[in-house]
Formats: sequence, C-alpha cells, structure tokens
Amino acid sequence: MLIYNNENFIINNEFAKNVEKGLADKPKHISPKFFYDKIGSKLFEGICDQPEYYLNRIEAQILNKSASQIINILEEKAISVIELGNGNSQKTRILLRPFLANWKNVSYFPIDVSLKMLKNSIRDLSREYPNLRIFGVCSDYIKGLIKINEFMKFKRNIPNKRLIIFLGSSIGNFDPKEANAFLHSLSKYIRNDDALLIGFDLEKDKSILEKAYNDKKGITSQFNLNVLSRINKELDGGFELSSFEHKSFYNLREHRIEMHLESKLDQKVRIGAIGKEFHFKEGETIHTENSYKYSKNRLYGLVKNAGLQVMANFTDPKNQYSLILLKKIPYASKS
Ligand code: AVI
Repeated sequence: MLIYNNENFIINNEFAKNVEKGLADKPKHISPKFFYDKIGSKLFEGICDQPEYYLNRIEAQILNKSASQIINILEEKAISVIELGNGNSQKTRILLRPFLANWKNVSYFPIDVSLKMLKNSIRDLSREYPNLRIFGVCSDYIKGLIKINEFMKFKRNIPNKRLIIFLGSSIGNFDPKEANAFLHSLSKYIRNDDALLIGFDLEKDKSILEKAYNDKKGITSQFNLNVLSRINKELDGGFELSSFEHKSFYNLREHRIEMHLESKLDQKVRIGAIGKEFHFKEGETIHTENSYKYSKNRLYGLVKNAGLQVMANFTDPKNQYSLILLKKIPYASKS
C-alpha cells in the first residue's frame, strides 16, 4: 500500500527511482541504504549479535581498551563528540562513560538521517547521563557537520576540542572512490585541532569473512531479502521472496564482500508504483551491497590522500579490525 503523506512520498520517490534504475541496469543493483527501514534496522541489530559477525564485537573490545589512551592523546579537559550515524549509540557509550568520568564538560552531537533513531537515542542517553549535553542533528553527515560548525560559532560553553567518530566499519560500504570523496569532504569541514576516529574492517581469511555475512541463523539472509519486502510494501511490488536467494561471497580482486539476491528461476516481477515489469533470468542477481575490507597500506594511503594523518592505530591482537585516530595535515587544508 502506498501512503502519500509528505514524508513517505519523498522517501518512496527516491526509493522508486533507485529501484527503477537499478533493476533496468546490467548487472541489476539496489542501493544498500534501502536496507534500513524499521524491520531492516532491527535485523541489522540481530546481525551484530551473531557469533560469526565479529565486526561490532571486536570494535567494542578495541574501544574499551583504547578509551583511556584516546583521553590521554586528546589532552583536554572538555570535549565535544560528534558522531556520524549514531544508530542506537550503543558503542558510543563505551567512549562517553570514561569521557564523563574524566571531564566535566562533555557535549555530544549525534548526526543521523533518521529522526526517530535520533529522538530515541537522545531520550535514552539523557536518562543515563544527566550531565551530558546532547544536540541531535537530523541530516546527512557532511551537511550535519557544517550545521554543527555554524552552531558552535554562536553557542557558548560548548567545548572547542572535538572528536568526530564514524564507527561500525560503515566506511566499508562506500566504494573506494566514494570513501575518498567522503574523507576529502570531512577533511575540508573539520578544524586543524579536531580528531577523527574511524572504524575499518581489515582483510583476513576469506572463510572468516564469508561466515560473517552468511550467519547460521540466516539473519543476514533475512536482512538482504527484506529489501524485496520493502519494494512489495512501499512500491506495490510483486516479489515472491521464496524465489530469491541470499548470496554473499568475498571478491578477492576488489577486496570486498558482495551481497546479492539471486533469482532461483526465470521470472517476471511487476512493480506497481513504477508501472513496469522486470525480467529475471534463472541465476541472475540483484547486487545489494559491497563491504570493503582494508589492508593497512591501503587504509593509510586512503587517509593520507584525503589530507589526514594517523595519530594512533588501535587494533585487536589478531589484527582483524582497526580503529584509527586521525587529524588533519595542517598544510593540506590550504590546497
Ligand atoms: C553497516 N555495515 C557496516 C554492515 C557491513 O558489514 O557492511 C552492513 C551489513 N551487511 C550485512 N551484514 C552487515
């Protein structure tokens, strides 16, 4: 069913355009950003709890271990933490707790496109940490950062020292060109004394990677297939979910996990809101996500190219995941 209130019309329109273009292309594709409706976000939380999906667990362990070192490196008495895409702020708490224990003045600026997500996490965090000042920004990341830059010029008593965090290996869902452009934009809008903390998933044994995206309980499969349910619900689609299969594998040459939905048979699917029918050959796939994995060299090359330098690299004992603390190379900002 289509509900044409203002909000849904805009969202569905963007979704419809992406689906129409993506299913007409060869190979077919749909952007991973459409995974995250209410059900998709819940399923993603479920993925993070699966034993095979090591990313979140290891990142949390690294954060726990490195929080005090980060505090020492930042050498400040007060801090503003800006988080790009906060989700439910679960891992942010690992940093906020020691920050609040060490410093009197801590402000937190979560930036997220989902107003609901923002409201919920602000409500929960305010209850848990009454001393934390929270300023939620409902926006995409770079626009949100620009808004915060403006806001901080006029608002008094907000700590000037800033830590910008981008966790969960979300940068891995950008292709190398997009990651490069994103880091360039970040580098443009951060200040010379800002610090950046970014989580990168590292290259590792293919079997570990493939297990992480093919969990035994099948939550990743449900997460992937949910995008077809969304098309059915929001765009009046006619997908038969049981005639598509979740496929995920490591593409060694491209250094990425690829997720696809493979058609089990030759079939036609009509999408009412687009007014078109799409043909799927047996074995043909819709490419739904890439998740890039980095070597230390490629990671350092990427950040250097964006005018950033590594202050610290926190990893786990098996070098599975990297949390890097960065700052702007001052001369790079002039170019
Ligand atoms: C959100 N993002 C970093 C996840 C990843 O690992 O690429 C999304 C995901 N897709 C399947 N499992 C998890």
